[in-house]
Amino acid sequence: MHHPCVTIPAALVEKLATARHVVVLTGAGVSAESGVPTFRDAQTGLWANFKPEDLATPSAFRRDPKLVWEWYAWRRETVAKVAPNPAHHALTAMRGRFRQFTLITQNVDGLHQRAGSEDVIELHGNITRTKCFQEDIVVTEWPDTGDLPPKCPRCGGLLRPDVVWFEESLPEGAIASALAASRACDLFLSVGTSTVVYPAASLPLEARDAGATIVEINPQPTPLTPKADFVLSGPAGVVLPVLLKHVPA
Ligand code: BV8
Repeated sequence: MHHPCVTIPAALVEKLATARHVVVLTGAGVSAESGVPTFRDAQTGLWANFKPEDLATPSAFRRDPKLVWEWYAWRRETVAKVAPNPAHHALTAMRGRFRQFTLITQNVDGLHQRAGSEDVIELHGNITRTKCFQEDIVVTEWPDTGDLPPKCPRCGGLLRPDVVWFEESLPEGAIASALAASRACDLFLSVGTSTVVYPAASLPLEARDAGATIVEINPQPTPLTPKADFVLSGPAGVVLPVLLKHVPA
């Protein structure tokens, strides 16, 4: 359906027709319309009195592993119940429209993959994967002893979600490919991110320094807004399908 409030400037339509390498960076806002609370939304219910930044850290896990494990278990259950929204599907369709297309996400919900996107660069890991805190190796199954968090079947260490916490380094391969793509692209879309978390937030700046056209899709302004060439202020689930209509098939 055509959303009257979203108009794509002619200069951007022109850019979409000529772009040869498009990079998209997504944040929690792209999953908002699926019903996944964004990272900085007020935590709801049970978690109302916790700030995500205080739970998504190794020290929080060391201090209270059960609490942190249960927060992620709750988020995993939430994500399992929701479905990708038109924003995810538009990005899956967009890949085939350009000579080169790189999808980079800060999200850990796996919804891009569930919408059919391939080769997604996950900068911050994936909440559906679990790893051993001691060995830093993914664990796919473990005996249900009722322990919270469960113990590693190999070394007995605590299991944790395979996500990147604050003060933890990003997977080397992921950030390297994300930086290379950002520096090589000619069109960079920043979608649904508050652009406050580094090094992910440096990607649009790297693209801009390398001469790419920067587009921001977000209902709210962010620190990137003044540096973007085009700002489409609206929900990703509405704006991206309209944008896709302007990309030659
Ligand atoms: C690192 C996984 C090296 C876990 C996450 C001071 C200055 C600069 C940097 C730092 C600093 N102090 C510390 C740092 C480094 C730190 C950092 O950047 N901190 C910030 C808070 C200042 N970064 C790190 O620690 C990174 N590691 O630097 O390693 C190192 C090594 C050793 C010691 C030091 C450094 C690791 C960062 C990764 C952390 N893990 N997630 C989990 O999910 O539980 S980050 C977390 O925030 C999520 O991944 C999330 O994706 C990410 C960013 O948030 P957003 O995605 O942008 O979501 P947010 O809610 O913020 O915003 C949503 C947006 O959507 C809003 O703008 C809203 O308007 C918009 N929106 C809403 N609805 C819609 C919408 N948009 C479109 N459509 C809609 N419908």
